[in-house]
Amino acid sequence: MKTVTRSTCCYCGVGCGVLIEAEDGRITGVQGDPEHPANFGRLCSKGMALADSARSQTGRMLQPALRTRRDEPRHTVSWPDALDTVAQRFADVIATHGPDAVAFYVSGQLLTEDYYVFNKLAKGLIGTNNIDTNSRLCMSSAVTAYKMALGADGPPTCYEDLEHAQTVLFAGSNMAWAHPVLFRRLEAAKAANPAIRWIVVDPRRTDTAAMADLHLAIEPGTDVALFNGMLHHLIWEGAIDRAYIDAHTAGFAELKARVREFTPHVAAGLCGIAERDLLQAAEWFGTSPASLSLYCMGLNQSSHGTDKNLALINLHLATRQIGRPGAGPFSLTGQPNAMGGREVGGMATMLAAHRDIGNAAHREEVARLWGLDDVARLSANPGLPAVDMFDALRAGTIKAIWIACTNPVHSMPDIAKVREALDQAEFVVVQDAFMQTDTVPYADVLLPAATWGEKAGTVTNSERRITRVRAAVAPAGDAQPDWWIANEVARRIAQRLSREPQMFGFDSAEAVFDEHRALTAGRDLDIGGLSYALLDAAGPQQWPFPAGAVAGAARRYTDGQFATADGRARFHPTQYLPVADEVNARFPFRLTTGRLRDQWHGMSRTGRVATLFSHAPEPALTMHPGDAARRGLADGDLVHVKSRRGALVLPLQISDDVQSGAVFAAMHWNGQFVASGGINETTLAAVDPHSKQPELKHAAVRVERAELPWRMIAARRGDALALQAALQPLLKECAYASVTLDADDLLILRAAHTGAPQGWLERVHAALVMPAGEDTLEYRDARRGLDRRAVWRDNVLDGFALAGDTGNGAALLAKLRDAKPWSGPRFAAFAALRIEPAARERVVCSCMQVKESRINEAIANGAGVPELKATLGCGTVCGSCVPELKRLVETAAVEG
Ligand SMILES: Nc1nc2c(c(=O)[nH]1)N[C@H]1C(S)=C(S)[C@@H](COP(=O)(O)OP(=O)(O)OC[C@H]3O[C@@H](n4cnc5c(=O)[nH]c(N)nc54)[C@H](O)[C@@H]3O)O[C@H]1N2
Ligand SMILES: Nc1nc2c(c(=O)[nH]1)N[C@H]1C(S)=C(S)[C@@H](COP(=O)(O)OP(=O)(O)OC[C@H]3O[C@@H](n4cnc5c(=O)[nH]c(N)nc54)[C@H](O)[C@@H]3O)O[C@H]1N2
Ligand code: SF4
Ligand SMILES: [Mo]
Repeated sequence: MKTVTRSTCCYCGVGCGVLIEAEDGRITGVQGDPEHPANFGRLCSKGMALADSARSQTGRMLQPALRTRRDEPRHTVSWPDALDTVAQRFADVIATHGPDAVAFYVSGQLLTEDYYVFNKLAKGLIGTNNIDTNSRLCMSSAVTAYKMALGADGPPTCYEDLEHAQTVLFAGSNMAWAHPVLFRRLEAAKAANPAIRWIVVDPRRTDTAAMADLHLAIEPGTDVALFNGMLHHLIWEGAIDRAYIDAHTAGFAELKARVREFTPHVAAGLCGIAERDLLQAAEWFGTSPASLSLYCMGLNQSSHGTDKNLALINLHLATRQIGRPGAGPFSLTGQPNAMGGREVGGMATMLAAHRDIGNAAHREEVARLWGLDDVARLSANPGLPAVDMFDALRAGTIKAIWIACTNPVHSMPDIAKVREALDQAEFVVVQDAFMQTDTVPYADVLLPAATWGEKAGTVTNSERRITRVRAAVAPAGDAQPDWWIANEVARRIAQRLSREPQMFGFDSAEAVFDEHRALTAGRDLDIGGLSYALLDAAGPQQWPFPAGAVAGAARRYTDGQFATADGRARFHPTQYLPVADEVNARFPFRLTTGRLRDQWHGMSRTGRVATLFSHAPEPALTMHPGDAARRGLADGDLVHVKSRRGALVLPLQISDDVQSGAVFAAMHWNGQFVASGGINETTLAAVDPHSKQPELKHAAVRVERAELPWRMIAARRGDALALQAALQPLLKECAYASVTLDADDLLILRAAHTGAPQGWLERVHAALVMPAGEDTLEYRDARRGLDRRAVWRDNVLDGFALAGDTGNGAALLAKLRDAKPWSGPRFAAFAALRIEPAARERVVCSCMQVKESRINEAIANGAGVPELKATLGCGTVCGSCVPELKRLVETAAVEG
């Protein structure tokens, strides 16, 4: 039977509505929901590939499993056994060491209902605030600044403002890649009104920056100096709104005194940009009828991320670019439900419904609403934020940790320390939907979670809009929804600690939502008027939406009344401070990290879809051509990237999108796909003093050629996910190794090392199922260090592995992709095929699979973007590649 289910995309904070098509219990297709107010039917390349990501059960976590000793393998157990074990171990630790000896590390990708139950379990039942989330790595600077400046968390803006804005300031946001569907809306607005100005503040020339009217390629970490300098100019030019400042804000005199020293000349010098560009940005921003700023990790992930946010909000308040259509400081949320997590207070430093841990009246209120016997159980001590939490685990003050829906062994800064912490922990629970993550090996208990397409609840997107998530199919294997798992363990802990079992009587996600809603009554985010029934009938709604309301609020603070006690917004005098990790002669490069268009975080989902590899098949370190030339490095060379904390090997990619002295690496690759743990081997755990968010955007590194003369390339047809799982344990034995899904049934392995690792090739052959036999051809020359193997099936080349000399690899790969019957002698596979190896070929348009070379060829023949669309079809489906198409056309025109 065919079904269509309305739900929400599980990736970014845009929160696009999707229609999930399913047949016989399997997801068969995904379309954009034309009625959803976030996307009106559009999806980006990741959303388009959702059905592919859900196609196979290979690599899914299907049953609970546990081990009693670390040196034993885990064995499958029943749900009751797994739940009892977790409850017993947690209850034991709490009884012996107190409630703060346990911790929860959860995720902005959980649904609001999941989040709510975890938060209630930790804070209400156990009495610890040690529950933090990956949002600490993501949104906490934005949260802290909103609260400090406006009195409450949450953007004051809405998506319609994208259409109303006349000046758009992108600060530390690569929206073309990270929030593509909203970027489509901005592109359309600008196409309709070319007078709209775009300013991009980003040290790199991203696809977003390439489309700007003004790109301020500031020195990394200098945003506060820039915003202070812009404000200085506007104050001294009289371009601020004095009446508004007097009526609705406090603290302007102190701010004015502070920005006095940031003359445009001084500020531009600190930022490494031209003074006239700073002045231009200030004027476009300050004098526009409506200025909207869109900001993300370039501001938040900084050791002074809160100040960066505050300095930007200062600009908005001083010029009254807030509380009006098209104006305001719009923090783009990264994860699909970072907002929902903040609403339920699911972090170490907050309480439910935007209440504060430090506020005794708030604690009492929540304790009463939760029906606690002992009001004092809600701890007044803030819990440990992510970095401190793993430090405490390493130090042994936290004994047990429950990790759900996040992969800290990949995504935390300085991951060597996180690995140590988990090694040292007495008890580790990992609740995930997939087996192939870097955190799973540390689990004493594995709890299989139902995931996107299989579970129900709600999420809140970047514009405070609450949307239903619905199940289209049953969970894979024995997986269960996250809220259910937390609720079952909570009931068991309650029993063991003789505490209120009725706190965890939830029998559906809806029951959880209803309780959450009750807690918001009278708060700034009041959703007393919302219910599943209303969301089902009337569609997604924005908060606040109190009881009796007929619609949510599109914008906040429209009357100049802020959420502070006196109703006034607060200016904060922000000071420019340099990044935490100093560059010097030993570590001369500034490394920044970020996202690629088609991958999501640790790739546990996007890494299952071959088409999502085609835009960037391998990881890379991007370096400016001048820096590379001075070091004698060429594109594709392998290099060591070393910081004061750790190192990894990456292929070099040369591009002047980065400035001289800077290098960039994507955050996505990890131990499942490469030999190292990924770029967080090198990053540092310095945090912002207010928000405790780590500085994931800046580390000092050195880059050296990696002398790895022994090379190998292998490719194999088969279930690519199964092949990847089989190869993964072998990757770390080489200095460099990477795995690429070339097609759903084709996997490529590349590796390099100082010499042939002992016995390694035999294990690769076994993992890739290439046994010796009639259909296998082998060639070995020990003296020259050559080892070649190729396998056929029904006379079609089915796989190969070339070690020592990989020169023939590209030609063999072409044959393998072709899948045509082999003609001529088989030994020609190793000899006569030596045709010119094709350069690494990127696919620019992932929907239509259009390669860069074809696009460039068409451009050389005079095509512009419309012709490219018409003739090649690229850019016509999701539109995610349109910024890049424009760029390719423009670059050709410049070089032309
Ligand atoms: N394709 C894709 N989209 C995603 C995600 C994904 O994994 N893949 N993840 C989602 C999540 S959780 C998040 S948080 C968002 C992140 O979305 P973004 O923040 O837009 O993405 P990033 O690439 O992390 O960083 C943005 C930019 O900050 C710049 N930057 C670095 N240092 C500085 C600085 O000092 N100042 C300024 N002004 N800029 C700087 C970088 O060069 C980079 O281009 O993306 C969301 N969307
Ligand atoms: N160097 C560097 N590091 C960064 C960043 C950066 O820019 N640079 N960005 C940081 C930011 S902003 C973020 S948000 C983090 C993200 O970092 P993580 O949270 O570690 O990223 P994900 O890989 O999305 O992890 C989500 C996990 O949940 C699992 N999962 C999927 N669906 C479900 C489900 O329904 N239930 C459960 N229980 N599990 C599920 C997935 O398989 C995956 O293992 O990374 C941070 N780390
Ligand atoms: S922009 Fe893309 S990743 Fe983000 S919600 Fe929409 S479809 Fe999903
Ligand atoms: Mo994020």
